[in-house]
Amino acid sequence: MSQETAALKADFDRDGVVVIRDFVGPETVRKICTRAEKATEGDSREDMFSNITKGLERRDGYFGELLNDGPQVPILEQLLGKKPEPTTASFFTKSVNQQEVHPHSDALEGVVTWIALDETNERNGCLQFLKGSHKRQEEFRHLRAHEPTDLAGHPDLFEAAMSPGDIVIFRPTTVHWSGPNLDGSPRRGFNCFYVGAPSNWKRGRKKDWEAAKKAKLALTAK
Ligand SMILES: O=C(O)CCC(=O)C(=O)O
Repeated sequence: MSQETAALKADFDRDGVVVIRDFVGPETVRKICTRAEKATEGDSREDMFSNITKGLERRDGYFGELLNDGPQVPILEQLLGKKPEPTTASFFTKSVNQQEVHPHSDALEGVVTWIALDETNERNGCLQFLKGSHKRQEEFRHLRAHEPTDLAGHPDLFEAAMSPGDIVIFRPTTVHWSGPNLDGSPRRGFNCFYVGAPSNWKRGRKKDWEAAKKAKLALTAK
Protein backbone atom coordinates (compact mmCIF):
# COMPACT_ATOMS: atom_id res chain seq x y z
CA MET A 1 0.00 0.00 0.00
CA SER A 2 1.40 3.42 -0.93
CA GLN A 3 2.02 6.01 1.79
CA GLU A 4 -0.81 8.10 0.38
CA THR A 5 -3.28 5.21 0.58
CA ALA A 6 -2.11 4.30 4.08
CA ALA A 7 -2.79 7.89 5.20
CA LEU A 8 -6.21 7.82 3.56
CA LYS A 9 -7.00 4.54 5.32
CA ALA A 10 -5.91 5.95 8.67
CA ASP A 11 -8.29 8.91 8.18
CA PHE A 12 -11.08 6.61 7.02
CA ASP A 13 -10.64 4.30 10.03
CA ARG A 14 -10.56 7.22 12.43
CA ASP A 15 -13.31 9.44 10.98
CA GLY A 16 -15.49 7.03 9.01
CA VAL A 17 -15.40 9.51 6.12
CA VAL A 18 -12.81 10.83 3.64
CA VAL A 19 -12.96 13.13 0.61
CA ILE A 20 -10.72 12.74 -2.45
CA ARG A 21 -10.64 15.84 -4.63
CA ASP A 22 -10.82 15.66 -8.44
CA PHE A 23 -11.39 11.93 -8.33
CA VAL A 24 -13.05 11.79 -11.75
CA GLY A 25 -12.58 14.20 -14.62
CA PRO A 26 -15.11 16.57 -16.23
CA GLU A 27 -15.79 14.11 -19.06
CA THR A 28 -16.93 11.40 -16.63
CA VAL A 29 -18.98 13.91 -14.64
CA ARG A 30 -20.71 15.02 -17.85
CA LYS A 31 -21.39 11.42 -18.87
CA ILE A 32 -22.85 10.48 -15.47
CA CYS A 33 -25.08 13.57 -15.52
CA THR A 34 -26.34 13.04 -19.05
CA ARG A 35 -27.06 9.35 -18.57
CA ALA A 36 -28.59 9.73 -15.10
CA GLU A 37 -30.87 12.54 -16.32
CA LYS A 38 -31.91 10.37 -19.25
CA ALA A 39 -32.42 7.27 -17.08
CA THR A 40 -34.70 9.18 -14.71
CA GLU A 41 -36.53 11.25 -17.34
CA GLY A 42 -40.29 11.27 -16.83
CA ASP A 43 -40.13 9.84 -13.30
CA SER A 44 -42.83 11.35 -11.14
CA ARG A 45 -42.93 10.66 -7.43
CA GLU A 46 -44.17 12.79 -4.60
CA ASP A 47 -42.77 11.05 -1.56
CA MET A 48 -40.28 12.60 0.80
CA PHE A 49 -37.34 11.04 -1.02
CA SER A 50 -38.56 11.61 -4.58
CA ASN A 51 -35.20 13.24 -5.36
CA ILE A 52 -33.41 9.95 -4.75
CA THR A 53 -33.39 7.30 -7.47
CA LYS A 54 -31.87 4.00 -6.47
CA GLY A 55 -31.31 1.10 -8.90
CA LEU A 56 -29.69 3.15 -11.69
CA GLU A 57 -27.78 0.00 -12.69
CA ARG A 58 -31.09 -1.59 -13.73
CA ARG A 59 -31.93 1.37 -15.98
CA ASP A 60 -28.58 1.78 -17.73
CA GLY A 61 -25.73 -0.75 -17.86
CA TYR A 62 -23.20 2.11 -17.66
CA PHE A 63 -24.12 2.53 -13.99
CA GLY A 64 -23.73 -1.19 -13.39
CA GLU A 65 -20.20 -0.91 -14.78
CA LEU A 66 -19.43 2.05 -12.53
CA LEU A 67 -20.86 0.29 -9.49
CA ASN A 68 -18.94 -2.94 -10.11
CA ASP A 69 -15.76 -1.75 -11.81
CA GLY A 70 -15.57 2.02 -11.41
CA PRO A 71 -12.28 3.72 -10.39
CA GLN A 72 -13.44 3.82 -6.75
CA VAL A 73 -13.51 0.02 -6.43
CA PRO A 74 -9.73 -0.59 -5.99
CA ILE A 75 -9.56 2.18 -3.40
CA LEU A 76 -12.53 0.76 -1.51
CA GLU A 77 -10.82 -2.61 -1.48
CA GLN A 78 -7.75 -1.03 0.13
CA LEU A 79 -9.81 0.86 2.68
CA LEU A 80 -11.94 -2.12 3.66
CA GLY A 81 -9.21 -4.76 3.35
CA LYS A 82 -11.60 -6.81 1.22
CA LYS A 83 -13.66 -6.51 -1.95
CA PRO A 84 -16.66 -4.21 -1.59
CA GLU A 85 -20.03 -5.92 -2.16
CA PRO A 86 -22.05 -3.83 -4.64
CA THR A 87 -25.70 -3.21 -3.77
CA THR A 88 -27.00 -0.35 -5.91
CA ALA A 89 -26.12 2.90 -7.68
CA SER A 90 -28.24 6.01 -7.13
CA PHE A 91 -28.80 9.51 -8.44
CA PHE A 92 -29.40 12.17 -5.77
CA THR A 93 -30.77 15.51 -6.86
CA LYS A 94 -31.88 18.48 -4.76
CA SER A 95 -32.95 21.30 -6.97
CA VAL A 96 -35.97 22.64 -5.15
CA ASN A 97 -35.99 24.61 -1.98
CA GLN A 98 -36.38 21.59 0.30
CA GLN A 99 -35.68 17.87 0.02
CA GLU A 100 -33.77 17.45 3.24
CA VAL A 101 -32.39 14.10 4.30
CA HIS A 102 -32.17 14.09 8.09
CA PRO A 103 -29.30 12.59 10.10
CA HIS A 104 -29.16 8.82 9.83
CA SER A 105 -26.91 5.86 9.18
CA ASP A 106 -27.51 3.36 6.41
CA ALA A 107 -26.39 -0.16 7.23
CA LEU A 108 -24.09 -2.05 9.59
CA GLU A 109 -21.40 -3.11 7.15
CA GLY A 110 -19.70 -1.97 3.97
CA VAL A 111 -19.03 1.40 2.42
CA VAL A 112 -20.79 4.19 0.52
CA THR A 113 -19.44 6.60 -2.14
CA TRP A 114 -20.91 9.87 -3.41
CA ILE A 115 -19.42 11.71 -6.39
CA ALA A 116 -20.36 15.39 -6.70
CA LEU A 117 -21.75 16.32 -10.11
CA ASP A 118 -22.25 20.01 -9.27
CA GLU A 119 -20.73 22.46 -6.82
CA THR A 120 -22.24 21.44 -3.52
CA ASN A 121 -22.00 23.50 -0.38
CA GLU A 122 -23.86 24.56 2.72
CA ARG A 123 -26.22 26.79 0.66
CA ASN A 124 -27.52 24.06 -1.63
CA GLY A 125 -27.51 21.18 0.83
CA CYS A 126 -24.16 19.41 0.72
CA LEU A 127 -23.60 16.23 2.67
CA GLN A 128 -22.77 16.62 6.34
CA PHE A 129 -21.15 14.02 8.58
CA LEU A 130 -20.35 13.37 12.20
CA LYS A 131 -16.74 12.29 12.18
CA GLY A 132 -16.10 9.20 14.28
CA SER A 133 -19.80 8.38 14.68
CA HIS A 134 -19.22 4.98 13.04
CA LYS A 135 -17.59 4.02 16.33
CA ARG A 136 -20.52 5.28 18.42
CA GLN A 137 -23.39 3.37 16.89
CA GLU A 138 -25.43 2.95 20.08
CA GLU A 139 -25.48 6.68 20.69
CA PHE A 140 -26.91 7.43 17.24
CA ARG A 141 -29.03 4.39 16.49
CA HIS A 142 -32.28 6.30 17.15
CA LEU A 143 -31.68 8.65 14.18
CA ARG A 144 -34.03 8.37 11.21
CA ALA A 145 -33.65 9.92 7.74
CA HIS A 146 -37.27 11.12 7.75
CA GLU A 147 -37.19 12.67 11.24
CA PRO A 148 -35.48 16.00 11.92
CA THR A 149 -32.58 15.99 14.41
CA ASP A 150 -30.51 19.14 14.75
CA LEU A 151 -26.80 18.28 14.84
CA ALA A 152 -25.65 21.58 13.32
CA GLY A 153 -23.65 22.58 16.41
CA HIS A 154 -22.08 19.18 16.99
CA PRO A 155 -18.31 19.39 17.64
CA ASP A 156 -17.60 16.49 15.24
CA LEU A 157 -19.53 18.03 12.34
CA PHE A 158 -17.82 17.76 8.94
CA GLU A 159 -19.42 19.71 6.12
CA ALA A 160 -18.50 18.05 2.83
CA ALA A 161 -18.49 21.00 0.43
CA MET A 162 -17.44 19.49 -2.89
CA SER A 163 -16.74 20.37 -6.51
CA PRO A 164 -17.75 18.30 -9.53
CA GLY A 165 -15.59 15.18 -9.67
CA ASP A 166 -14.79 15.05 -5.94
CA ILE A 167 -15.74 11.85 -4.14
CA VAL A 168 -16.70 11.29 -0.52
CA ILE A 169 -16.25 7.77 0.82
CA PHE A 170 -17.93 6.85 4.10
CA ARG A 171 -18.94 4.02 6.34
CA PRO A 172 -22.69 3.38 6.24
CA THR A 173 -22.61 3.66 10.04
CA THR A 174 -21.17 7.19 9.91
CA VAL A 175 -24.04 9.55 10.69
CA HIS A 176 -24.77 11.74 7.66
CA TRP A 177 -27.44 14.03 6.30
CA SER A 178 -28.04 16.86 3.84
CA GLY A 179 -29.89 20.09 4.55
CA PRO A 180 -32.36 21.93 2.33
CA ASN A 181 -31.30 23.50 -0.94
CA LEU A 182 -31.60 27.18 -0.04
CA ASP A 183 -30.40 28.79 -3.25
CA GLY A 184 -32.01 26.40 -5.75
CA SER A 185 -28.78 25.71 -7.62
CA PRO A 186 -28.41 22.16 -8.98
CA ARG A 187 -26.95 19.79 -6.43
CA ARG A 188 -26.61 16.38 -8.01
CA GLY A 189 -24.61 13.41 -6.79
CA PHE A 190 -23.90 9.89 -7.97
CA ASN A 191 -23.89 7.40 -5.14
CA CYS A 192 -22.76 3.78 -4.93
CA PHE A 193 -23.80 1.62 -2.08
CA TYR A 194 -21.67 -1.41 -1.07
CA VAL A 195 -23.52 -3.14 1.73
CA GLY A 196 -24.09 -6.51 0.09
CA ALA A 197 -27.58 -7.86 -0.48
CA PRO A 198 -30.47 -5.66 0.67
CA SER A 199 -31.17 -8.24 3.39
CA ASN A 200 -27.85 -7.24 5.00
CA TRP A 201 -29.14 -3.76 5.68
CA LYS A 202 -29.48 -2.89 9.28
CA ARG A 203 -32.84 -4.19 10.37
CA GLY A 204 -35.23 -1.30 10.80
CA ARG A 205 -33.24 1.27 8.82
CA LYS A 206 -34.43 -0.01 5.46
CA LYS A 207 -37.92 -0.30 6.83
CA ASP A 208 -37.82 3.33 7.99
CA TRP A 209 -36.74 4.47 4.57
CA GLU A 210 -39.51 2.52 2.92
CA ALA A 211 -42.09 3.58 5.49
CA ALA A 212 -41.29 7.21 4.85
CA LYS A 213 -41.63 6.68 1.13
CA LYS A 214 -44.93 4.87 1.47
CA ALA A 215 -46.34 7.46 3.82
CA LYS A 216 -45.72 10.04 1.07
CA LEU A 217 -44.56 12.57 3.59
CA ALA A 218 -44.91 15.67 1.44
CA LEU A 219 -41.96 17.94 2.05
CA THR A 220 -44.16 20.97 1.69
CA ALA A 221 -45.95 19.94 4.88
CA LYS A 222 -42.82 20.63 6.92
O1 LIG B 1 -27.44 13.06 -1.21
C1 LIG B 1 -28.09 13.27 -0.19
O2 LIG B 1 -28.67 14.32 -0.04
C2 LIG B 1 -28.20 12.26 0.91
C3 LIG B 1 -27.31 11.09 0.73
C4 LIG B 1 -27.57 10.02 1.74
O3 LIG B 1 -28.23 10.21 2.71
C5 LIG B 1 -27.00 8.69 1.54
O4 LIG B 1 -26.18 8.50 0.63
O5 LIG B 1 -27.37 7.78 2.32
